[in-house]
Amino acid sequence: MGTRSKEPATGRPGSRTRRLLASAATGVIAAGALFAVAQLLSAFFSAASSPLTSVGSTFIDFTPAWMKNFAIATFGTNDKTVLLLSVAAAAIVLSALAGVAARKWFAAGAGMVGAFAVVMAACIITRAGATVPDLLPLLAGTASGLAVLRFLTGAATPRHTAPATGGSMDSGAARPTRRTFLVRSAVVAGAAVVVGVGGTLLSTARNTARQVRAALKLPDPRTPAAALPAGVQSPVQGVAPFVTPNADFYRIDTALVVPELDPGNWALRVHGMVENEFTMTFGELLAAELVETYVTLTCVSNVVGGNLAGNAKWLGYPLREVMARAKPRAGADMVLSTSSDGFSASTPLPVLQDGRDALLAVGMNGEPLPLEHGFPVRMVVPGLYGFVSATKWVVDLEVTTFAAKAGYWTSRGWSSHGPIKTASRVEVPRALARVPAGRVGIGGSAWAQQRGISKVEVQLDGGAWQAATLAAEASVDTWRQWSHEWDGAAAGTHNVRVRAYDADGTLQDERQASPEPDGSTGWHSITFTVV
Ligand SMILES: Nc1nc2c(c(=O)[nH]1)N[C@H]1C(S)=C(S)[C@@H](COP(=O)(O)O)O[C@H]1N2
Ligand SMILES: [Mo]
Repeated sequence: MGTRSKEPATGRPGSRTRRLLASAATGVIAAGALFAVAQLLSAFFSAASSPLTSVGSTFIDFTPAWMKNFAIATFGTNDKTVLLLSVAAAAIVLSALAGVAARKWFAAGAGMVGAFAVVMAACIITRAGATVPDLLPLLAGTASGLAVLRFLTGAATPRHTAPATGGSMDSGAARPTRRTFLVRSAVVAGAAVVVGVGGTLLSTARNTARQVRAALKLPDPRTPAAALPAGVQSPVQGVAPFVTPNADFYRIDTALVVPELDPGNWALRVHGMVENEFTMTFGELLAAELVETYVTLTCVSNVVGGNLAGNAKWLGYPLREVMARAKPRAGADMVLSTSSDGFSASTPLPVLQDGRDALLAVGMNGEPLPLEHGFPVRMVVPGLYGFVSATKWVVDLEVTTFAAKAGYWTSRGWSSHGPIKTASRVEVPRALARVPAGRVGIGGSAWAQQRGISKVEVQLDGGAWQAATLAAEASVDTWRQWSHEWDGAAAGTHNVRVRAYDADGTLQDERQASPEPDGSTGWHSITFTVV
């Protein structure tokens, strides 16, 4: 900002600050109008047409990996709220600057708004699946934002304040002008809120995905899941339920707004290094021979003892059948799965052909997939971390090579392959819990998908490792719970460590490693107090 020589030196104290604030508010309200109008209109276009969504998503894609890891580690699954708030804060600062500039020289402020619009347009048009008409809501929003900026700048800048009389006019003439400004701002801001909220409600009402999902009846599986054996649940109170309810299932994805795919329009394209390219509709998928199976999903970002793992009963079509139909050509070694929102995962081709229950899943615990878990179709691959296998809202399978292509996280510093490492955790007692004297129930879970868990050992206060009691095993693709009773733990602070062996007898890696690039290792240890 330059110096403002015309500023009346004898104005009331603080009036300069007040006018600065007024012009900043002008910019913020204009931005509010822009986003509100764009939001309302975007209900009629694809999700990418919402500048909020597309700018936020682009921001997520460009967030450096360390920052994203920090956000996930620090804020858990609220990471997106935090990223969104940072974007909002940046938007407020930039629009305030545009407001201040507009007051000095309207064209400068308008130019800034125009420049932001161009950046937002770039964010929109580069989103997966976006088309040129998706720019219309932004265009209309920008026009509204500029109109508001003009309208309010007129009120915030008293044009009748001639330089000659400026000093004396200020306190007297500014009063009605200020009132005009306040009234106009309140009216426009109120209208923006109404339009913005209305637009959001409209999008929700027009969300066919939610409606279709509610009405969808999934077919019965041709091959139902084997009944769970008795005793899969650890007898210790407070251990996670063996089957994770959908509502409690961890959620990790880069989607700022959950994609809303209409199954009626969904199709999976299978192409690349194959003899037989084809597309498959949702109807064809449901008519195919579906299987149902329990698989424990795990996130590579899970820290030792963390809770980014969940176990569900999945209904879906075996990916080996998809591959058999596509007939991969010699030399192919990877399948790149891509979601409607541009996420991608690199899955080794042999994993999709070796007979394991890798699925194009449509059902989760007896329901259609929840929207946030990939409705209408996602991948579930036993034995691989989600980032290289579990693509939600999947729409494209390209048979290719690791040499030619990389998945979303691989191109951001994570590994290209992601087999799940043997892990175990203490769930009860909780870390730092205070438990009553007497028998202390200790319990938790362990997993080594595709291999299975053969033994879990606990160590109490640094003593000898002892075998814990294993709960029944549902399959090698699910986690396995364990328990141990500790009699006579004296009052005071105690430590429990746990470690697991997979079915080959290989001991879980003791070395402490953080999740990046291919999964954490280390033995989980907790401290609790007997009172
Ligand atoms: N479309 C899409 N699919 C995705 C992701 C994503 O960011 N976008 N994240 C993957 C990761 S890292 C994991 S761990 C699993 C998590 O699946 P969930 O949210 O159903 O637990 O989804 C995978 N599939
Ligand atoms: Mo993940």
